[in-house]
Amino acid sequence: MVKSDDRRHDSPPRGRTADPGAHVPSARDLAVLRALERKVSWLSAWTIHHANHVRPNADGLKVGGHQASSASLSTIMTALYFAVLRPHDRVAVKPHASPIFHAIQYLLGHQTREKLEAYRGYKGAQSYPSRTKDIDDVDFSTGSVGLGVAQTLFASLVQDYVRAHKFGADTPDGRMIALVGDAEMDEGNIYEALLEGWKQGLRNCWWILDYNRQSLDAVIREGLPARLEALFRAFGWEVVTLKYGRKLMEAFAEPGGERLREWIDRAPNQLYSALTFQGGAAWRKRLLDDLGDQGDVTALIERRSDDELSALMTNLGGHDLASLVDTFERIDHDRPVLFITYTIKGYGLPLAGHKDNHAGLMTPAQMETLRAAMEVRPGHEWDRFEGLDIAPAEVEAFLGRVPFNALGARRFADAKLEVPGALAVPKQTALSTQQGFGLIMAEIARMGGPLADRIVTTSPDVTVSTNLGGWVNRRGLFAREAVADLFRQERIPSTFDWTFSPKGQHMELGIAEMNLFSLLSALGLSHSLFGARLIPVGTLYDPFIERGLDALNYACYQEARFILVATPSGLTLAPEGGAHQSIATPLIGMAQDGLAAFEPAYVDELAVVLRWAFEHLQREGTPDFESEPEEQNWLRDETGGSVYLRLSTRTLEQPGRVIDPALERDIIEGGYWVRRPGPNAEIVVVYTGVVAPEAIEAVGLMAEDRKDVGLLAVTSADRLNAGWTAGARARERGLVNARSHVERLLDAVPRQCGLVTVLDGHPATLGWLGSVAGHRTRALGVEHFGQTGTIADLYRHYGIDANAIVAAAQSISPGRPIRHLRALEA
Ligand SMILES: Cc1ncc(C[n+]2csc(CCOP(=O)(O)OP(=O)(O)O)c2C)c(N)n1
Ligand SMILES: [Mg+2]
Repeated sequence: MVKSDDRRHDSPPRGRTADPGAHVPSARDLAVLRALERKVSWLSAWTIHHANHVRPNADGLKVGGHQASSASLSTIMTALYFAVLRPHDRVAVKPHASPIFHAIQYLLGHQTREKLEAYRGYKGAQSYPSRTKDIDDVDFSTGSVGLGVAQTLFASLVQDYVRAHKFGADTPDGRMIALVGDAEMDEGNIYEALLEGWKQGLRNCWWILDYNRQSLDAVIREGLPARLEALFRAFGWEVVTLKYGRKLMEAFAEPGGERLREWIDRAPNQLYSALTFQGGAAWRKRLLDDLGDQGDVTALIERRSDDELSALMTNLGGHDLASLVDTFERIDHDRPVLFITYTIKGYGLPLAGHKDNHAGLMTPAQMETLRAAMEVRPGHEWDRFEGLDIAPAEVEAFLGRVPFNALGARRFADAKLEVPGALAVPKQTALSTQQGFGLIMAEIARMGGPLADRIVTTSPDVTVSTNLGGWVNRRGLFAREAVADLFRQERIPSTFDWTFSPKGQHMELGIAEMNLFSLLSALGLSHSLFGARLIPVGTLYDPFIERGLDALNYACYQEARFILVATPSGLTLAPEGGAHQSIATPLIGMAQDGLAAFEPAYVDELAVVLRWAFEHLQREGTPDFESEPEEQNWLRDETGGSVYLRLSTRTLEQPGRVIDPALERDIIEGGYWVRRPGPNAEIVVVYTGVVAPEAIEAVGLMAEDRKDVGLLAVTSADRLNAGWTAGARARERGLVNARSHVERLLDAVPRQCGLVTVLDGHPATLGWLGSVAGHRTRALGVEHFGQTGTIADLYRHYGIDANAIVAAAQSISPGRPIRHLRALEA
């Protein structure tokens, strides 16, 4: 049944529309599609079986199931990939449908037998489709449920941004499509995205819900489709429900058929699943018990064998190829569409319907039965056309015509944008790094040029409070349709011009950090998805990185490229209160793969880092998916990545110095000597970020009582640490002369000297420095939070002020008491 609510919408179709019905397959093509569906199901089931029962597995562990989970999408994905999709469409495949995806790409010639044989094994095909690790043209990685779904929505917004700015080639609009599990719909980030999509005028986005009525543990709560339908309609989506397949529809038309339909509509999910698992005889018994009338209904049931009855009752909309293709092809507008497709988890397999089937594996005996049914000879399991009732040449010819494959490579590239040799450092003598960031961005906006034109900024309702206002005033807000700033029109004085237009370069988001990271991920893949390189810069409050952390991790995993500016940070935001203080973010910055983290103290350092970031995010990883990045300066910089800047609202006196190339390099590599320790030094103070004045003051306080005190500025604990571990690994592999930046820096520190490290963040960020060359170390930082007060109050309270640094120094360095040390608070 196709229930389309097209006419119930007020808004007319917008933009370019598909040519409805133009691609409806012929009867012969449908026969080939059906054969391919069987092939895809077989290959998917066999891939998993092979990994568990055929390939030697030294660990003796089963390598995961997902046979059932993938099978529910076999028909829908066959319809999409072999008939409906066009080259510019982009798809996020539900994580556990990975074996189906790989099977399809294998048939299309994009996946190898070796990778399938090594499914879930070392460098084999991945168990969740991976953009970066799989070779078979994955558009969006999936794995953490919900994120791939939202990614399609934000990719669609980015496509509109790119089109509106006339970047890249003039190609047709692609549809951004997600294949979504029904339990996946529990993830909150999907609803955050839904709301944002509505605000931004989302289009060209399809979400296809695999309503197999099962999650991992359980059976789905009754009534979900009706709730989703109401919800999505409220946000302007068309909702299309595919509940019954053609066989069922025909049965409903038989005498007594109406009663069968009523029974199905009332059947609880648990019962339907259980009967599906039990098969034809169980269906018969139950249906006759409930509906038997010694008349039409009984006759309808009794006309069918057990197998036929089972096939009838599992003939749901999501398993009817012809009506799926027809339904997809009929969409003749670019509004977003939710398809609710009823499916069977484990369709076509003996696991079908069982509530425990999520990780269930077919037994070897069950596999033999399936093999016989599929007419696959032993030893021919991987043969692409084995057991098909259509001549290989015809299937091959069909595959050669598949529209999705028509243009070959579906990944694009775009030229790098030239980055100026230096960014001008604001002249003010006292500034915070956050103010400095705003001034530098405003200057980039004013200067203009190709780089400035490709920058796109975004923020979840903290644009002004993270100092992006100057940039936005010059470059405007983006919307496909212009919206004037009424305050401006009415001549009401306001600092900010809030005018939206298709030329705007700032995408304003509602307060949802998950959305910020999902959008940054899509913007940061624009060169690859749409052939138009963008330079995305996103701002948020540092503590709220944790709110969107999984989406940030996802963006990095997909190798999206962006700059993240997080401010204010730490307890330095003092009077704002405890709820906003961030402690763990420096450690996140260190631990997050694909993200280079910096915490500059001064604005001239920030200018250096930001300039470098513009280059770093444009560097390409190795094009060969197989090889790991080269380690050159032990930082793997040649592969590029995203950049995280942890900034602050604390105003500091600026050093007013000239940054020479050597200092610039040190800032980028992670640290520099403000004051080198003398040969007899007993103490070195190491600081990161806005506690610079406290570190400097402490060095001064100790000067009379400790010899040659050194002061080391760490601009990136992340990069110092990464260089150190990579350098050590290189030595262990025989490159005995490998030396990292931090090792070179600490060469200057005598063996007996102690280190006191300090930052407004978790002390472990710098605590490891003692291990580099074996210096005794006391790491100061913030381990507890929540107090309000002035900066001085809080630094004293949490032990990161000058006095705490001096006390730490005294406790780890022998010698006379330090005169200026006051007693610490208990
Ligand atoms: C964020 C997140 N939490 C938990 C999981 C573990 N997990 C994987 S699939 C799944 C349930 C899947 O159910 P559904 O979306 O209905 O897909 P189906 O298996 O029915 O196809 C869960 C809980 C995950 N992958 N991601
Ligand atoms: Mg499910």
